[in-house]
Amino acid sequence: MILIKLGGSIITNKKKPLSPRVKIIENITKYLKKIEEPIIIVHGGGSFGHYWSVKYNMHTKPMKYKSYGVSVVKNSMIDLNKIILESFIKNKLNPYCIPPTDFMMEGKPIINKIKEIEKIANAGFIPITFGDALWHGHKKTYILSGDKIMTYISKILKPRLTIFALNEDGVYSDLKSKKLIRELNGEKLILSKNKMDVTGGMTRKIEEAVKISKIGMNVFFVNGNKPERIVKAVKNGEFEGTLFRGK
Ligand code: IP8
Repeated sequence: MILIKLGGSIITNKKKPLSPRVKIIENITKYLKKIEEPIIIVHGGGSFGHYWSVKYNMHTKPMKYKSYGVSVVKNSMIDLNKIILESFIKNKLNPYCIPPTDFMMEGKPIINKIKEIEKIANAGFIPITFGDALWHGHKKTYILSGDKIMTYISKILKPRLTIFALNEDGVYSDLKSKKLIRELNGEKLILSKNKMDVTGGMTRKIEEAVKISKIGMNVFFVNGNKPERIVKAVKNGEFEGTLFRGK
């Protein structure tokens, strides 16, 4: 099984509130059709979820956030999810929408529910879930990052390959020269924070990728503008991006 995160930076224009990148979504979907293995998709919030989370000052820490803000963030994620689903339907893939409320409880993943996602994928559907604003219990809510969901699913289902599709070629050793790191083994990287991203942007992604690779699975960061690279990685083991080799 292949687990793929469609990052918010690739499926939306993060510089412009509520702007999906429909052509890019469409292009990725077309290439995913070439993959013959079961796939699970997670997508991020981009200029939908993050835009409203910043506006209503919501974060990953469980707190008593404004109820209206929670509702608005959730609603925007449904809007974005719908755009992804439409693209999959249009390309005759079989998306099966699974909001994270289905497999999360009190801030933790429900193992049996996640195992159910695998069964759904093995039956020929493509389960699609996403980062979201979630109920935590005791009047608290929080923002659950799609990157966290990637780690939960990886730990439980142990996919053959975990892929993060980004708006960059991968991880750069130097942001100015954009020198690509082809392979990483969990060494410490110094990264700058992104204010537009309440769940931590690239830093969070790398942290989660390191966690997943430490359990023994390969994690691949790839440019979603070049979806043929996703297919090459899956089919031929050619990694044109950054590979976190599982140990
Ligand atoms: O973009 C966060 O998901 P991420 C979703 O995967 C929201 O971190 C609601 C901001």
